[in-house]
Formats: sequence, structure tokens, C-alpha cells
Amino acid sequence: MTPTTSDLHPTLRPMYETVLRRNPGESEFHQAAHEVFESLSPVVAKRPEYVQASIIERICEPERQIIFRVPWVDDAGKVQINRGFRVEFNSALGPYKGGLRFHPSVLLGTVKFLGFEQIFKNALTGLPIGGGKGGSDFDPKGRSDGEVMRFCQSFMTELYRHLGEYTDVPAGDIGVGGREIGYLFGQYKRITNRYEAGVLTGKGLSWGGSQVRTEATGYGLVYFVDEMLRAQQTSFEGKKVVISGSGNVAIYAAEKVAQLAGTVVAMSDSGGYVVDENGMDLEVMKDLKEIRRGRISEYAEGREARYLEGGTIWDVPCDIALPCATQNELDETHAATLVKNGVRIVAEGANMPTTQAGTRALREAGVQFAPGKAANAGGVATSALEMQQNASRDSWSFETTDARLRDIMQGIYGSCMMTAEEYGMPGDVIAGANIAGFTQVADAMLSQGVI
Ligand code: NDP
Ligand code: 2IT
Repeated sequence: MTPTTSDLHPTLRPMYETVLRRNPGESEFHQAAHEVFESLSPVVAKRPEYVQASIIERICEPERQIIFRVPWVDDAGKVQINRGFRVEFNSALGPYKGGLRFHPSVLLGTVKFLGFEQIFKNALTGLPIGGGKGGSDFDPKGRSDGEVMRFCQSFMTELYRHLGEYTDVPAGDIGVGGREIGYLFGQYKRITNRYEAGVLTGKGLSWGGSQVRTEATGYGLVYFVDEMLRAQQTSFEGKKVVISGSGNVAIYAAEKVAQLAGTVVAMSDSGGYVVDENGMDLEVMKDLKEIRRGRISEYAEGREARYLEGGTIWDVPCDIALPCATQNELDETHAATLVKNGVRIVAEGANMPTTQAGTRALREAGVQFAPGKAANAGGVATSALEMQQNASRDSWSFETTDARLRDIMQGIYGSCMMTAEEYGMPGDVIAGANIAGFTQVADAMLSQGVI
């Protein structure tokens, strides 16, 4: 649902109306923009130079949007057509950086919302990366490796001309993991005849990948929540945690929760969810999801775990909820159930998984809330560390990289809290994240002139 202008600062209203007019029907992008605009009232009051230079209007307009046809041949010999996208949103802080999503739901507006979020997230990492996102409505589910490879090769045959280690550096997102990054990198290398390792991140460890990149988003999310818990003199120990999704982010969030002595009692996929009160067995989950690419229902077969088809995972009582599947998966009804069952913290591993009404309901009930652009920034931060290693032809140990990730997440938490305080909203992680990310980018844009 597209949010309205009425609750925005008068200076921001016409800017938001322009976003609505220029991007008709793109409700996810409208929502992502509205969420940032809601935090910017104190900024327009304090920093009139941003208004004079139309920084906000410029940030809302992508620098470049690429849409292309992706033809490929399936195993039956039939030609299939998909649509490819790359939205190069903002390069004030560095080359465009952000993942590729392969999912049948992907439209231009999806990629725009993700690219917009990515600008501020990447700024929060403190590393030199701009914001971008891409993807396709290709559905890898049920496709053979050969089909996925042919699709990736065709996708890269068009996209390669827009990429480069100093230009635009994609990575994974939903439906794009190590297998897809391998095929994409192979085709880029073949077309350009360059071993340009820094053009993609999430690569395999033997060919330019970084330790901890696979784990980084989930681990980083849990490091962020750990900071929130420490601020209240508590920890994960003995806490019940519910994690939606069972993909890259969810699995490694679960792994880190277990390492910190929390218990992950439920996980899900798009078919349903499993509840395992003893704590999820992550070796079984990894084998099921990373190797066999199966359905989560199979987890419960022959175990003391319950599988519930459909329904909602947010019915499962917990202390901490980590939505790690997809956008708008947690609405105000789910929020009410979580609150009734005693949830204390909700932290977003996915991008924009909570609806605006859901977020409001949680905050009004006093639940601590961490927005994705801060809490899930560990993935892209470790991608930037992968780029650093590629640029220096070096590779760091797991421990070194993990310690850098932990430092970065602590830094993001600190800068959100400090910024919220500075702008008169102490303790508000949403305002802190939006303002800290925005001002970084806005200051760089001011310095770089009208471009
Ligand atoms: P994966 O493809 O590895 O896993 C996605 C998981 O979410 C699967 O369990 C999938 O279930 C479920 N899911 C996806 N779409 C839907 C849907 N429409 N309805 C219900 N369930 C769905 O993706 P990731 O783990 O990489 O990404 C998860 C989220 O985290 C996304 O929002 C992504 O943008 C965000 N993110 C990812 C980062 C990364 O480094 N990978 C970094 C920061 C954020 P099923 O298999 O049944 O489709
Ligand atoms: O949403 C995200 O931050 C990602 N999908 C990771 C992007 C990246 O470039 O590592």
C-alpha cells in the first residue's frame, strides 16, 4: 500500500509527491522512500543547504536504470525470455554496489526499492561503496544447473558492459548464491578477457572470494542485535529466537544465535514453517537448503519437529524475531501476535520485511526495532572487504575478516545511536540509521557539484 504525504514535513511533501508521480505503481519503492522521508524532518530544519541543492530530489532519481531482454534455451530446447534489470542509483561514495535478485516477483519497482535502501545501508558501513541493485524475474526453482548457467550467461552477456570494479559491482540476493555468482563471473571473464576479480562479490574461496562473505549478513545481523542486548546488560543466552526464511541470511543468523547460546525455535520457507523447540539442527538445514535445494517440510520428516503448511511463523512465541525472508512479510497483525506473545526485539535481516503499520505497532508496544539498512549491512560490508582483498591481491583469514565484520556492526550501531541523539530522537535506531546514512551521501553530493 502506498503511504500518504500528510504525515510528512511540509518541505518534504512535494518531493514525495514527485516520487509518486515519476514512479507510478511502484508501491515498494514508494514505501522505501516514505520510510526515509519520515526520518528527515529534523534534517531539513537543520541543514537548509541540502534543500537548496535539491539533494533529496536527486537521491530519489536513479543515476541510471538499465532494462534488458534475457533469452535462453531450456532443457527441452524451448527458448525462454526473462527481463533483466540493473538500477545504478547513487555513486557519490563509490562504485555502485548491491546484489542481484532472481525471483519471479521482480519488477522494476522492486529493484528500485532495493537500490534505494542500498544507498543508505552502504553509507552506514563507512566503506567506499555507492548504491545499486539488479535482478530478473527468472525463477531458479526447479531449474537444472545447465538452465541456470545458460540464463546467467545470457544475463551477463548484456549486463557486462555496465559493470567494472570501479563502476558497478553486483553480488547475490534472493535466488543468487555461490552457484550463480560463479556462472556470472565466468561469463564476464570470458567476454572481457580480464581476470577482474573485484567486479563481483560472493565469489568462491579459491577464486577471489572472501572468508565470511557467505556468513556475513546473518552473522552481522546477530552482532547488531547483540549490541542492542548488551546495552540492556543482557545477552542471547537462553533467549528464544524465531527466524523467517531458510536461505543464506536466515541460516547464518541461526548459526550465530546458536553460537551465542540462544535457541532458534522456528524457521520457514515460502511453503510453511517448522518449529523445533530443542533448537534447529543447522547441519540438517544446510544440507537440505544449500545442497539438496529441498523444501523445509522435509526437515520435520523423522524428527521431533512440527511442520505447519502455510500459516505464519510469527505465531510462534519468542523473545527475538528476525525476519530474514522477503519484503513486507511482517504486518500489523503479525506484530500484534508477536507483542501478545512477549517479543522484545525485532531486527530485520531481510530488506524492508516489516510493513510500515507493522513497524508502528511494534514501536508503540515498546518493542526495540532495528531496520534492515543498519542490521543487515554486514553482507555488503563484507563484500567491500572482498573488494579490498581483490584490489590488494590478498586474502585474509576467517578470524581477521570476522573481527572486521564485528567492528563494522558495532560501528553502525554506535553511529545510529549517536545520530539519533544528535537529532533529538535518542534511542531511535530507525531515525539514526536513516539520518546517518543520508547525511553521509548528501555531504559527498554537495562536494561533488550538480551532477
Ligand atoms: P535466499 O534466496 O538465500 O533465501 C530466501 C529465503 O526467503 C528462502 O527461504 C525463501 O523461501 C524465502 N522467500 C523468498 N521470497 C519469498 C516470498 N516472496 N515469500 C515467502 N518466502 C520467501 O535469499 P537471502 O537469504 O540472500 O535473502 C533474504 C533476504 O535478505 C532478502 O530480503 C534479501 O534482500 C536480504 N539480504 C540479503 C543479503 C545477502 O547478502 N544475501 C544481504 C542483505 C539483505 P523459498 O525458497 O521457498 O522461496
Ligand atoms: O541487500 C544487500 O545488502 C545484499 N543483497 C548484498 C549486496 C552486496 O553487494 O553484497
